[in-house]
Amino acid sequence: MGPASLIQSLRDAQRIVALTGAGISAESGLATFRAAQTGLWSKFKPEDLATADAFRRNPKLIWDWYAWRREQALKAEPNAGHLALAEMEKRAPQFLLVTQNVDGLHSRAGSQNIVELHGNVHRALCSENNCSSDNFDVEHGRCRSCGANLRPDVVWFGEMLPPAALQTAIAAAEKCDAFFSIGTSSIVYPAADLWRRAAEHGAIVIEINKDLTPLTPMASYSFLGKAGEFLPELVTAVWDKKKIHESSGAD
Ligand code: BV8
Repeated sequence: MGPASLIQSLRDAQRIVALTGAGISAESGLATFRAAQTGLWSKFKPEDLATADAFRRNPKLIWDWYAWRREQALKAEPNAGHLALAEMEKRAPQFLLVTQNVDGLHSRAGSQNIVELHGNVHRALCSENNCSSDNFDVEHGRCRSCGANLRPDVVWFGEMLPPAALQTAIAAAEKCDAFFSIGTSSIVYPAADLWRRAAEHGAIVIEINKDLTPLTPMASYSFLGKAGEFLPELVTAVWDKKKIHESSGAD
């Protein structure tokens, strides 16, 4: 199936779901989850840090890692890929953005209908009780109400995803006409299962990623490249051309 049929399928699509991973924030200057980390964090593997066990062993180290990632995210700007998805949401009849990212860049880009499967690094929780965040000493990572350590409001390996977020993502994947998998290595579950649910219900699956992934051979379309370059072109080809087409009446 060539690009022309993809463009037509996307124009006809009533419901579109886009799953994103760290790759869509790469062009904003944020290291992807599995890329080598810079500076003082370079000696740690993210998979080893993003666990409740690591936090239990060394809450300050983990709190400081997330404070660093929060700072990086706040210094970063949404890129053309984030903006193209915010545009796609405006053009498609129904659109849901399902992100694995915790950096908050999609909402800063203007996306509204967002499900954060793995939480958000800009929110914190009391690690021992469900104390209100009004009383958090974020500077020192302490809960003033009960004295416990704060933790980032993100899903660590071995932890359950927020049930409502996961259910919303699954329901949307099972109903959509087109499912995008963008900037993700497609190896973290249950997020990496969503494309299959879409495909099993007849959706076309479009991957946009810089490297090959386990999804690549299974996708209806797979574009190897940068999301920040490819997505704006795709949105223009599908929706802007259509507008010109309708107004000129050209057949
Ligand atoms: C659960 C939040 C169970 C924190 C994250 C076998 C062994 C051990 C465990 C498991 C196993 N099988 C399944 C599991 C469970 C595990 C899992 O899937 N492990 C994997 C590694 C095998 N899953 C879990 O633990 C989940 N919970 O299953 O709980 C349970 C059930 C019931 C009751 C109790 C418990 C929880 C998963 C969530 C973990 N938290 N993050 C934080 O961010 O610090 S996951 C982490 O990986 C990030 O959130 C990230 O989003 C996610 C996926 O990574 P990617 O986003 O894909 O990033 P990555 O760097 O990998 O890839 C980036 C891609 O972008 C690359 O492919 C690159 O080519 C591309 N790219 C780069 N630049 C660009 C680009 N693409 C386009 N344009 C560019 N410019």
